[in-house]
Amino acid sequence: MSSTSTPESLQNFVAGRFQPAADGRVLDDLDPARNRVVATIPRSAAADVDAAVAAARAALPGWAATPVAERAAVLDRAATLIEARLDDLARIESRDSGKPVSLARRIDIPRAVANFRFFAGAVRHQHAGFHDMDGRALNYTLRRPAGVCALITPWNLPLYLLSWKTAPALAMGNTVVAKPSELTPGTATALAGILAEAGLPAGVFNLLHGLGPEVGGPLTAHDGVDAVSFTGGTATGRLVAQAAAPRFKKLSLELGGKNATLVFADADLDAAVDGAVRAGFTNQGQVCLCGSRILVERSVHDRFVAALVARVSAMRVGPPDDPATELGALSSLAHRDKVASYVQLAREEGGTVACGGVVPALPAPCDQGAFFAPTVLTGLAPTCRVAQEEIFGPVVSVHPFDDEADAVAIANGVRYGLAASVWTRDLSRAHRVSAALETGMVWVNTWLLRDLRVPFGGMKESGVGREGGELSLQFFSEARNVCIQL
Ligand code: TXE
Repeated sequence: MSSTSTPESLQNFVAGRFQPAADGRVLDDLDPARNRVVATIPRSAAADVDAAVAAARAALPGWAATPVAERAAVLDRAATLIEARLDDLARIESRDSGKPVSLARRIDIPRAVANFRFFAGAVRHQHAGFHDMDGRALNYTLRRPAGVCALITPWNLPLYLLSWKTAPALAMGNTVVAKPSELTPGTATALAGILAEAGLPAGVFNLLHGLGPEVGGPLTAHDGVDAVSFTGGTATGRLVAQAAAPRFKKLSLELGGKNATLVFADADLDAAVDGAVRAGFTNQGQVCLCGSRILVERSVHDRFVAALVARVSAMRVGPPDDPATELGALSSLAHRDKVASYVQLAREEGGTVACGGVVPALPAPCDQGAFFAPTVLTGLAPTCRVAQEEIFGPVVSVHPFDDEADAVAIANGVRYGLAASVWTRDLSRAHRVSAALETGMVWVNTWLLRDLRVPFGGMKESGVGREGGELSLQFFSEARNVCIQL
């Protein structure tokens, strides 16, 4: 591992001030495409959690009492400031995560802008519930902030997911302690500065860097935290749920997935191949919504696989800052090794590596990076481990099915239930299959087409609760009914 000449020293942001961990300890932040240290972050601990939660509690009454129009104006200004720093933020996101700069410019950063603008608008237009009891009494529903919110986010879509939680939390008058992934601390640090510049009062948004068990653990268990919104792996989600349970904190969990792409013989096959490639390999396959199991009706299976393999073999893996790069590095060498171990497991489970499955040779300085070739596996039973466990990398497995019932049974035969995409020209089938799938979201003849108003989240072991539009505003608030006898 090498080091740049002057790694940046990133800081926590507590009570309106950038500051190190109380005990001064730090961790390295690596660029996974070049395996070099680009920054250090505070290795925060329980004392830092106490300080951040105290700052958030102290700021809560003032921010909760700030008029909605003023809160929304801060979010709008934050959106404008993020937009103005698009290039810089995209570079930071790419450097921390290994993703192509072009992807961060096209998706991650614009989506953060959209999240702040969207929730500024949503809170301005929010209206309260009202129930008239036949003239005898009137009920109306007040929405009060949930309180101090712990927002814990992963490394795959760092600013995108942090802004998806931060914007509605602030809009509803909550204060925040955010804990980004230790692998991708850069844009969260930039966001702290941007929110301050946008006029957010000190203590309303606090940021702690560090390791999950050392910061996320004490934060989720802290008596001063009222609500926890977490996105990350299912195993971590279980720990977060356990930590939050004794105080019955409001809890939103967006966890892993093993999502199916279902391709019926009547589909537009070219469009389905395009969709399956996008669903399988966007962000190197590191999106919780990625379609890592491709189920194809047997009559078109071989034709589909041939077209898929041709497309995937031609994808360009390369340096994240090369505009021609389609797939950058994975989040870390350890994660790359985990992904590679699943390809080895696929061989042991009787599968065939139809393409990929190797570490590609890249020119220096990317020769030390966490790259992995996009991989298509065939010949695996849908019940084997490779087809059941979340790999979270550029690896898809293709499985034939015989009929609609078979397709739905295979799709539902996993412990996850996040998303699915269905490719068919038969409208009735599209409705039937969408209704039968055990997932929180279904796309028909598309994938990851997002409307920020709609419910987002999963069932089974993919999570608890839904975020999005009004549902996010509800999560980040407490409803209080007031009943007035007339
Ligand atoms: O995520 P973690 P990891 C999946 C994917 C990946 C696996 C593990 O399969 O391979 O999860 O990735 C913080 N209390 N997804 O280990 O650990 C941690 O610091 C509180 C799916 O990177 O879940 C980080 O900020 N917090 C996923 C955040 O949790 C804790 C995206 C997520 O990290 C904690 C990422 C604890 N005890 C990975 N331990 C998706 N669904 O989008 C860790 N954290």
